Amino acid sequence: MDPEASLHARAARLRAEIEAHNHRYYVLDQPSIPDAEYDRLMRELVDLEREHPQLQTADSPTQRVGGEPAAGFEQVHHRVAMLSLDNAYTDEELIAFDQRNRQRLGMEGEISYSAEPKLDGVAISLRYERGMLVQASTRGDGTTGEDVTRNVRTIRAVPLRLRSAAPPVLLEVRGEVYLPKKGFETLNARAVAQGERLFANPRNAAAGSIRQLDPQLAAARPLAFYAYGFGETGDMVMSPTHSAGLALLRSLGLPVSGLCEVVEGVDGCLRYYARMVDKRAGLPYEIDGVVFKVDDEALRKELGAVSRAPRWAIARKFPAEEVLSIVEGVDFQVGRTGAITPVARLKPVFVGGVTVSNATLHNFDELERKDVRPGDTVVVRRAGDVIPEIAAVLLERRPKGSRVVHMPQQCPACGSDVIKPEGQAIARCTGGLVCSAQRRQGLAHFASRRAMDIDGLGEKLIEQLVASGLVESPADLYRLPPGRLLDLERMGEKSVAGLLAAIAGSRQTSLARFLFALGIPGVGEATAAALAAHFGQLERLEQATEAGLQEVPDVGPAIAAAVHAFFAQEHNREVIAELRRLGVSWPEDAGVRSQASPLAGKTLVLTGTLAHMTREEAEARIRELGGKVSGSVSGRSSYLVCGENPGSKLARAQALGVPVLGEAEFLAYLDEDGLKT
Ligand code: 5U1
Repeated sequence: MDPEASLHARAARLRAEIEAHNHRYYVLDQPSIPDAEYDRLMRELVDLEREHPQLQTADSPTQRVGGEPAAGFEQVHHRVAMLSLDNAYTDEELIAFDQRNRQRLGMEGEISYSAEPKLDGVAISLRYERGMLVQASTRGDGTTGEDVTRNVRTIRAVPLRLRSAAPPVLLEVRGEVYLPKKGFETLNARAVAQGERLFANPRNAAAGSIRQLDPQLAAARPLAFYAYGFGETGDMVMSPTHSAGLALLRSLGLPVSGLCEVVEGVDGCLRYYARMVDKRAGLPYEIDGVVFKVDDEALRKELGAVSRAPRWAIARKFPAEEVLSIVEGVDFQVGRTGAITPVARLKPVFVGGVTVSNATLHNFDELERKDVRPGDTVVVRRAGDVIPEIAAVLLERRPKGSRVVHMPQQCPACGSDVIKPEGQAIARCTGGLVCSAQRRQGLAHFASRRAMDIDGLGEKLIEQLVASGLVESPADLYRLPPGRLLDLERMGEKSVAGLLAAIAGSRQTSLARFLFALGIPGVGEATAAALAAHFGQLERLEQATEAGLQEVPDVGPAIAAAVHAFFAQEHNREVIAELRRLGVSWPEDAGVRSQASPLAGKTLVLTGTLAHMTREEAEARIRELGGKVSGSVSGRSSYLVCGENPGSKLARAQALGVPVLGEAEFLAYLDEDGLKT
């Protein structure tokens, strides 16, 4: 193909692809690619047409704003077009926008900009005649939208009558209908309860709600609204600046974001952007960037607009939180307790401000549900500090002959059997103490303060001991050749002597500590203590049946199965026997030497978002330490654990006098050092 023909073909392909996505997005409310990918396609087409104007066609998506109006709603003609915004993805693009403006205006000094959050919702025009709301419409293609008055009237944030004794004859207000984060959670929780389809994000939920044909259903969706500009205004006397216009809207009873402010020059814009990046996660609604608008109306007029967007405004977009990537493979990671986690290896992508090349698939049930396969194109999501995950698979892009990923039958590290008990999501390697992947983490746990309490044996040293081949199993710790230890980094005679003394001292322990040190899945300190107290002797525990194990307080079928499987493995029994031959011992009948975990027997309630772990992880850790987790605060609650943006549980806990733990205090409880008494 000659170069000209191939350029034409590329432009035509881009146009067709963008139109197909427009249809899915604007008409079906079912976008199949993230916004960032759509923006990328659009930019490629804009650039191509700018460089080769002969490629431009009258029906190119670059020549209009959105999609076709949907059937089912009356059409509305916008006499003042509902424009879109140009985007800046980098500081340099924002600086260039300001430079262009100053050049066009021949200005030496700084331009004042109105800076505003860019809400991730649906653009709406509200038409007020003599102060009464008479029509609400969507943007549609910018000149023709859909009449959604009945649905918008259900939004409490939208005034049905302006607050003014002498309202303007005609006022069209432009703004964004959005769904606050809390409303989105409520909506999706309701959808789960009713077995309905979940919304991918608050923006889709808002768009779906506003174009809901049944206003009763729309009314049940907790939508909100912020005003940010004007449409038709008849003979109204307009304010000389945009910021004064926003103040006027506010005075008329329209909601305007409290984050709007006037900033000076591009430096002011950059500082505002940085502040909003920090604020973003804590806001009660999603924003996908900030908007900067020349504040002076006279300057705006001078700058004018191009076909789809004004020259006087720009959206500085945040780094995308959802992007596309390709799955290069699925690996299996083995954790300390043998839990095997499938992890997707991704073609590296920049998402949520960092480069991501792996995304956890959590467990095999999740993997099966999402059916992620090597070669798949996937939506990768990383919001804030959240661990990257695969939000969706684009099935239409799945390569032919792709293969389903199954749970491995053997551990990828040691070849031992992998088991996944009926009804449980977690698959585990049964290799226990001989599995190399579990070994390092297992040794660190074995040596930890509340287990065998070997002072000075930290992760760095364990890494060296394993790498040098000195330690394979915990038993090797009790036969370390002192001479070889001197060869290790940062190990002088004094530290070697200290380490050997600590190891020797750990030989005298308790059955509870020893059981906890073994790192049996699900056996935290409290369970280890309960097992020791119940059986008194290790031999009795080793021989216990699953039914016998379930007689121990707080030991259910899952833990009983894990304990039974652990002792059923010959190699685990051998390591234990070796440890005992090397002098590890405990008073046979007493069992418990360690103090119970401070969470044992306590009931904890969680509220808000924890920065360092998911809600599920926090609950699992509490249970591991013998505590209970409850969904609501009562007089019997021991503690309320309070993360960011707590809910009403905080006020209730305070009213009932239930002690409140911040995240740091809670982590200290979970942390070994924090458990020191
Ligand atoms: N805050 C804000 N969002 N937003 C979206 N202002 C704003 N202005 C817009 C759009 C589409 O458009 C006008 C600049 C035309």
